[in-house]
Amino acid sequence: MVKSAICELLGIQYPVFQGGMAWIADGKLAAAVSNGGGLGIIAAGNAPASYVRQQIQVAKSLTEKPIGVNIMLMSPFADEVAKVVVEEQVQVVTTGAGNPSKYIKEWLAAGIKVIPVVASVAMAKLMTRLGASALIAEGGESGGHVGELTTIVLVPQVCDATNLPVIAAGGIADGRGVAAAFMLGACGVQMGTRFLSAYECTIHPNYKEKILKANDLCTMVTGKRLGHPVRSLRTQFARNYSKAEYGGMPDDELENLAVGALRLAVQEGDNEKGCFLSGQIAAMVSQEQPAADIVREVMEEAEPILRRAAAWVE
Ligand code: TUI
Repeated sequence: MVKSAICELLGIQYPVFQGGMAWIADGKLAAAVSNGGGLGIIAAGNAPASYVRQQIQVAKSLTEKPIGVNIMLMSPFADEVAKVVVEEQVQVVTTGAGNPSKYIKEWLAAGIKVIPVVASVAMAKLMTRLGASALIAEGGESGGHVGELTTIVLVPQVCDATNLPVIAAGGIADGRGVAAAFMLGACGVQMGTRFLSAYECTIHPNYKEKILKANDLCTMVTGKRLGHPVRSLRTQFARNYSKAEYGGMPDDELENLAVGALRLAVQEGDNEKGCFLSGQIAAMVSQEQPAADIVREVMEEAEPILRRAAAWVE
């Protein structure tokens, strides 16, 4: 059994977080992951606070285990959601796509464990100084909003910059990825794309099918020109966006092109206009299965790999 500092800190069985995927990670998926011994995380995304409160209550009705909420800091509702997590006494808050400095004191005072996603050493140092409970170091192999650095480069540097537990994210889909993350100094992992194939993940069947059929080269990054690089499947939408981006479409038109595209992918499975966010490991997702099986399976795979690591040394 692999145990680590993050299991102790959060009172969870396995050091596996389910990423807070906007429009996707709802109370039902989060509860299934937490019931499986990992940490399920509800994504606030761009949703209003009332939606987030409702999903927290759904999760609470389905599990007694700790759950988390991910606050997407570019959301117009981030301030409101920051209050809801306190009112609803959520155990863990993760943040993404920005700097959560102004919220940290209040969350800690409410007894919430604060675990920001960082994509750089500078942000890791700042979050450590402000009292974060742990850090998620997310490399650009991940789906959605991506930073500059890859997981293999970012994780050891973040580990060197902090004494906090570090969770590795981006490009991890199985026990090999988990073992590699631990070798880099992480004490846990966060996976997003792998959980898209969970039975409890209620995305449109077209989305699941695309992930299950994906190959190694199936993702691309768009949005760099506007400063919000996003990794998604190389679909019609992504190609059109990329053409517009490099073809000189004005900024406001380009922004409009993306409006609603995540919802169209997740809820309508819209093959033309949907933006299907995915990490680079999509091709390693090969079957639908219960979320709890995913959590257990990756850790059961990691265990013998970590044991065998000692055999490299004479
Ligand atoms: O946040 C994510 N992934 C996301 S958010 C999202 S919703 C969205 N939709 C359209 C455009 C943009 C976002 C979809 N996927 N991952 C966590 C993450 N956070 N990755 C990178 C970062 C990050 C980047 C900069 C964290 C902090 C940061 O700080 C910059 C600064 O100094 O403020």
